[in-house]
Amino acid sequence: MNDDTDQHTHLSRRSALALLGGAGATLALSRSALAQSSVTTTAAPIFSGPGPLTGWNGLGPLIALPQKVPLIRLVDRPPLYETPRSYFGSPFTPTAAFFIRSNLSIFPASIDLSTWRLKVEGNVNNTVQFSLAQLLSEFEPVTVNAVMQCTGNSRSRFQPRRPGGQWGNGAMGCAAWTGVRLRDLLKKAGVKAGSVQVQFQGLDKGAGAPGSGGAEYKKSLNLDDPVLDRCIVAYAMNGQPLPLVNGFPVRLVVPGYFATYWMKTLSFVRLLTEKDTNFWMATAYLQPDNLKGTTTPQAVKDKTVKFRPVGSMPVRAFIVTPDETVKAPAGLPMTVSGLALSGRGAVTKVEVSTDSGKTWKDATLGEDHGEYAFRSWSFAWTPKTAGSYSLAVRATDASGAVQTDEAIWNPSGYLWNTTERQTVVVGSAG
Ligand SMILES: Nc1nc2c(c(=O)[nH]1)N[C@H]1C(S)=C(S)[C@@H](COP(=O)(O)O)O[C@H]1N2
Ligand SMILES: [Mo]
Repeated sequence: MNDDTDQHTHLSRRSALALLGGAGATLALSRSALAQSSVTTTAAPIFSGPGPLTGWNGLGPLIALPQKVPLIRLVDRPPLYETPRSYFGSPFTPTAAFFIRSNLSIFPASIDLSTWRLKVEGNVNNTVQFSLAQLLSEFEPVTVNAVMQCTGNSRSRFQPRRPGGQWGNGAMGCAAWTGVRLRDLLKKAGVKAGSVQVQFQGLDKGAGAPGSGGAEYKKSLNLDDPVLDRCIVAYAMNGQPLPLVNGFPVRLVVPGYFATYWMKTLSFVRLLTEKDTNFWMATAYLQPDNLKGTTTPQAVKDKTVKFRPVGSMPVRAFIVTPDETVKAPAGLPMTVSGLALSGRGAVTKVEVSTDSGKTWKDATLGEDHGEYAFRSWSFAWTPKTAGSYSLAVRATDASGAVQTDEAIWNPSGYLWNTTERQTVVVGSAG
């Protein structure tokens, strides 16, 4: 399946669902109006149907890969599997439900730990290599709670549409990652003068999506990037070994940065004396050179856009409950709840609107699990009258950034962080 077919399939299915959803909401709301009009269609009762589908998740069958629960399969090869919304009810995402994405088609089917080694090589004093046993015993273990989010999470929202996996919101997750500081490994090898970047590579191989160059997935970070001080080479995720598809035996954890740098089956750490120009650094994973990563199709056509490699994740908040299946009678309290994240400073505020963004009230923040983790939030709401409500949520982070209704646009479908909405149809209590 190539990207184009994929995109068109989704377009038509999605617009069909949008139509269904819209019709459902209209029917539900206008029962009394219908009764008085000449329309003879029988309206479905408010509480019987699924309600309007929001497309919170991408569309696809639920398929279980080894070590995983059924996830939403968007693309088979390379694999794109999205985490269903219901798993985001807690700030830590169950390991077995964590999303899956690989850029190359051939992912190792097994790893032999008797021969597997993590190598630190390139412009170093000593090339060193470590077995998993050495990583476990010779280094101080550290744990960081951090959200990993695909750079293209929510790509399906882009207008005009962008090719690539049509993710809903489920290409993200938060785990407690335990492992070895990257700095400790670099110290053992001794970084030589003249090094400018550190490159990471795993064990997967093969072609990527049609049109993508580079049969080896390699990602690099600048040696003077402060993010290196918080990078860890993780051998555990939520206190358990990593599933193979999520990077066993070790993966790079780059707190605050998009997942593209979180190298799975990390096996090569390489010191470079020149800037990495491989496909995955110089052509893919580029954003317009501004914080929001946004531009216009016209500016791209005019070739006036300057690009840079993606890095930190902008602030986002997600509504997890209620979803579109909620049965809400007027006058009964309900809890609007969800998660928020930012790679640019801790989430400091989450606000909820029940009138489509006209007025906002502060949500209550849940436990603080660290600035790179999901922050849960909740908001008690009692809809007084029957009707269709458009809930909205927006988060603010310590850098002062706050989400807006402005739609993000860039050619690759990255960095979406527009305010989330959820329609809730409230019925009359009698
Ligand atoms: N070895 C390797 N690591 C990789 C990738 C890859 O293709 N190969 N893809 C990156 C991207 S784009 C994402 S979104 C995350 C996905 O990690 P997951 O499959 O554990 O969710 O891995 C990152 N690390
Ligand atoms: Mo990704």
